[in-house]
Amino acid sequence: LDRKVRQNNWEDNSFINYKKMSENLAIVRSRLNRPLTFSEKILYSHLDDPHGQEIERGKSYLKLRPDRVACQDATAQMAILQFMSAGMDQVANPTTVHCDHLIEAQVGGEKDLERAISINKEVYDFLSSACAKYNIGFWRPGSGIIHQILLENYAFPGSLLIGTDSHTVNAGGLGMCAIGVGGADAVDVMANLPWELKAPKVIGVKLTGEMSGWTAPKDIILKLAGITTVKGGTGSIIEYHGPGVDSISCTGMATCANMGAEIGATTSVFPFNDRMYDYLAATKRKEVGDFARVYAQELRADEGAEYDQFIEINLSELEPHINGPFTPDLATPISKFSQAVKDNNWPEEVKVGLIGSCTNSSYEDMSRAASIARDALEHGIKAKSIFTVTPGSEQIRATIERDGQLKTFEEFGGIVLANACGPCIGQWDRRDVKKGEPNSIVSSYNRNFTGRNDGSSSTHAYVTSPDLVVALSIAGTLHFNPLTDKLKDKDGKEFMLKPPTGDGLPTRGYDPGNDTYQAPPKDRASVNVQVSPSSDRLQVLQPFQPWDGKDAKNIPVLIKAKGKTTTDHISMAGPWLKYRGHLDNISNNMLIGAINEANGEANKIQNCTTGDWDAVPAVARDYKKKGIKWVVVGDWNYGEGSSREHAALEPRHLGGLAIITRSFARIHETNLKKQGMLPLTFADPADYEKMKPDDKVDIPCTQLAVGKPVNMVVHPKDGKSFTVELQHTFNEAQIEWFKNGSALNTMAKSAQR
Ligand code: MIC
Ligand code: SF4
Repeated sequence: LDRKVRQNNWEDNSFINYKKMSENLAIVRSRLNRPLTFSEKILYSHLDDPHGQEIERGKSYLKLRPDRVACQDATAQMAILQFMSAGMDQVANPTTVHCDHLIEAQVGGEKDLERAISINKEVYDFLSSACAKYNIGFWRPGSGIIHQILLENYAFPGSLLIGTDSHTVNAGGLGMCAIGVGGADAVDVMANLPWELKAPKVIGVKLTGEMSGWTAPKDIILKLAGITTVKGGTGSIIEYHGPGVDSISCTGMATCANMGAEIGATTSVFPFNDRMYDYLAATKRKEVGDFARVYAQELRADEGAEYDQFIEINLSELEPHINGPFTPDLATPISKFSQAVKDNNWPEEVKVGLIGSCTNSSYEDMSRAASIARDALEHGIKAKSIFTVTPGSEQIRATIERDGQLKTFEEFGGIVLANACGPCIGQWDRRDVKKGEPNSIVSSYNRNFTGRNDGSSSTHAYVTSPDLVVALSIAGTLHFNPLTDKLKDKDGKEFMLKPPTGDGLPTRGYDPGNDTYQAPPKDRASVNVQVSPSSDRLQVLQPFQPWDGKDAKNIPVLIKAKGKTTTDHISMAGPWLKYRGHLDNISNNMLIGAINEANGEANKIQNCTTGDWDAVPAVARDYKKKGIKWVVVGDWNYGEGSSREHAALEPRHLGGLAIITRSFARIHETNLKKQGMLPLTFADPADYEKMKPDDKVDIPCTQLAVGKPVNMVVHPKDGKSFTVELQHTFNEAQIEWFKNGSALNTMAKSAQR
């Protein structure tokens, strides 16, 4: 294990430290004296203090030393603005920034990219200069989606990565723990503080049998989402294992890991195997693969390791699935889907089919999808629906251009969009339907929350494999099942589509395409990072005020949100992505998608001081002006979805004190704590029902102590006051964040000492 092997082909000074990892593991092993699961091995081998760390799954807070940090442009702005206020001259750990979220799909790849570069110039300039200054690798717009680039270049078995995007977990396909975090967590690691994570529980998912025909790796996670629901993975790592694993390509494993975010899992891992080795070799990292083979014994679970929960999926029986609309866990096997469409009155025409995204844009995905399109073309027919393709990276785009799949998609009627997130995150200038017109779209993406793709709450979005997206786009209807139904060729003769085929890896190797990487320069001291005070896209962060030391009395419920409140409801993306570096401006989208229980409407709440009904951000600003703190009441899994810390920064900026829910999604809960907010949960979830939108509450902040409940007093508008017990997960150090006003203030304070 003494070898010096570089982590990647871009950095000369980042090496794989299997030696140190195995030493750490030996220490932990001698303490725990029990078999370890694979993800435990990865985490414990990255402990800051393997001797002293308390380790109890689901209980202890682990202090970890990740190998690297990755940020995408929409979250990097806030992360870097926070890092700048830490006053260091460079990042302490390898870090990269990726430009992928800010490119809007309009007419097609090249033109859209040009337009994005000009519209976002100020932000790209800021990121590129900040990266140069602080020694961060910068992937320019056009390079592709962060998670694809991490898999192709930086991921390696056994490593620990954090990224400011919930789908960072995608890299689990290469046998590592890759975890999505908010920007403030990333700043900790950039500033060389240990990174904290509640020791996850472990869900074992055993795969048996073998996939065939129309079933794709995506179906594993679509099925699993149906079993666990969107909150079933919260606080847990999914560990895939069993004989079925070896039949899945490395990129297919990445797809399963990617969508683990949709069930709330901290991350997902697959044991290191030959499929991963082959992928490493194909992406010019044979040495990394060889080194992993030396360390292979620690790149899988120990014999007899115990899981907290166990699920088995037989791949031989697994049907293709379609999940949605509006939530990724509404899983329906294709054989039952047509009936579900009828029963629920979902619009049956497929208006648009979209393939690509960080979930499904590998060479294999593109090849299989193209094989179906080719089959249709050979029968003289094309896509009936509008059909779009977003390649995951410049490397994928160049390779499928060289190998012909791209041309097939174009002949098929497809529009090839930029190598970027595009319609997946609402960067879509959609023109084929009017806003508000009920319609259906089918994608190979991972999320399908209301309004996410095109800003219209009437769009029914479904997620499925790229294979099914192509098949349904040919038929143009949700009633089509390619396993049983016939299509008509150009002469009206019936035929059935052949099941997809395609290479996992390109036989001629990957074509790197255009060079889109900017390495940090040698001389960084002279680089200037500018934020114009008059900018409407970037704003230097001002520290939040520390807690005033008092209990909050008689403060209003700003909104009692009913049902699903994802980060897309709390801080919408799409048109708002442009304000991700400007806290005051982006705060104008705070909770505008959340449904007010009082009237069943979005973005219409009553101001308790005036009685007027107004937009959520407007009322919050009015309270702030009047010096009134407020709380939000929310339902289950509040803050599900994105890692965007704006969903926590905005309520903090507009004067919120606490968010009180039935439960939280992991990243959002941490983001709230980091920004000095109080995430609290009902000890008895039924108490959610007792609260009314026009209640006032007392929050006894002085009661905040580790492991102790907080007793909130509720004053209904009419009726007697009552007490509700609230729980929290603050530890000692996190309580300091609240007291100091934020984690960043706490960091600044200890730097002064
Ligand atoms: C998403 O898929 O929701 C995003 C956009 O990639 C987010 C990050 C963001 O909001 O910037 C995520 O998944 O964390
Ligand atoms: Fe981009 Fe969509 Fe992936 Fe998020 S889920 S990183 S928006 S492609």
